[in-house]
Amino acid sequence: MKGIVSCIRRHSDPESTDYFIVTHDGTLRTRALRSKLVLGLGELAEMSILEGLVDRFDPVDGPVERERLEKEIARTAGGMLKGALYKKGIGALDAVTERMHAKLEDAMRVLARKLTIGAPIVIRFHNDIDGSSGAYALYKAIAFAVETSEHMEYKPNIMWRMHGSVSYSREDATADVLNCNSFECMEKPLLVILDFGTSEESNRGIEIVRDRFDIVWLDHHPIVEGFEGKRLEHYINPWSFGGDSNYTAGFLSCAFAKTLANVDVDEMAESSLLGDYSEYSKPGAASRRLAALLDLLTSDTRVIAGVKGNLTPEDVDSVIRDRKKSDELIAYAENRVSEMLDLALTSVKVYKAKRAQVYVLDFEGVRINEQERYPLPGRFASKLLGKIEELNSAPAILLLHFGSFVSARMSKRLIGKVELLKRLEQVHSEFPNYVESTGGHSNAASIKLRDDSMKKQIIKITVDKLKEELDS
Ligand SMILES: [Mn+2]
Repeated sequence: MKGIVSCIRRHSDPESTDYFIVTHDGTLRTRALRSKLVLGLGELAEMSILEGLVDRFDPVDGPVERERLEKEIARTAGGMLKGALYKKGIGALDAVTERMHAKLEDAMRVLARKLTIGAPIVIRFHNDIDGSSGAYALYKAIAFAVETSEHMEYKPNIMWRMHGSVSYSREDATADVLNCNSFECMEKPLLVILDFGTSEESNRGIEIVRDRFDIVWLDHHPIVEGFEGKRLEHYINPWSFGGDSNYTAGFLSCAFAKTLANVDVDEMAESSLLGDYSEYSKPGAASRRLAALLDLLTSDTRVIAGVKGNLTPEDVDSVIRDRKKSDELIAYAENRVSEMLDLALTSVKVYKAKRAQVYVLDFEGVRINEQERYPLPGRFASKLLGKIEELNSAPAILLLHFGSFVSARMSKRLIGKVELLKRLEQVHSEFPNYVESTGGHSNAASIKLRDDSMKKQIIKITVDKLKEELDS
């Protein structure tokens, strides 16, 4: 039978090289095989396969045959897309999905091609509810597609990476290049980015991977002028299709996943809307559970036995399938948050202003047990602001500090009335020796200090600026 070595994975032991081979004798198949022979990448060969080993490999010179096999690979990869246009039943979001559909399919065709030739795929997702919901939906779709595609006879080379920041740094890029260096393939590996910011900070990472990877970049943050990622062929952002950040990146990943396989992703979509406080969020009980679990798992991976640091969608799936375990974890998370909220409400400082109150909380003071990482300070700030709004029915601004970080959260009602980001930037420009950076959204932002020695003073100045704006 004729075949092509489409990808090679080398290990330190040369005896254990993995060959990913696409063969064709009427039907196309992709398999992972070992061989005592040294096989050539991209060569068309007459081969025989016995007991998972290539035992005969005679390169043949056949441009016509080769072209036929290449065509068959493209056709088979394209045929993997068995999904549909995602319709969630939310008019404003569905309209955006419809406009993006052709682009999502193009990007998915690239992913299907990498699956078909055995190329490595790195998928990085932001470690919040939104990013991890999206990764989970994509995982489900890929698993289903691989299971049901007759030509996929190997476990795909997918590396899931939970990503703790919203930019793609040089270090991230270098790690991705190194991880793919053990592979040698007919074409570039694939990098998929889910729910990162679109900040210029990512440019240095993009510079490194731009020519080495095919890249699919799915995001929903406002597009910054100098951001290089927007020039990538498969950069997809609802802002370019008449949508905005309320169309979450997890929701976008669900629409992307749906082009591959018609699996049920509604829970993930709803969980992502909930996690990112989208105005279209109307969660049901199941998506609330999923969001609560993802919130916990992405904050502290140690709650799953055997998982350290990097959480994969496979880990998430194993917890979700275990009803008893997931009930336990959700109860733990709820208790911990409600205990900390109670404590926070009694220790938060309040500064009165005309149009809203400003609250300041020392996060260190409400962490009951320092060993436990859940909840993370930024996410706790959002929960606390929600609680304060619920109790007071008046708008509020909260500054929560932890080490050299200050998380600022503001009621949505104040958007357009208080320029939170601008006030933080002002503090930054007035105190460049103490403030390292500020950034975020119109109602959720943060200050990073160089150290915590002047924290009290900087917070006081920030409160004064906000009060001044609220009093005017
Ligand atoms: Mn997001």
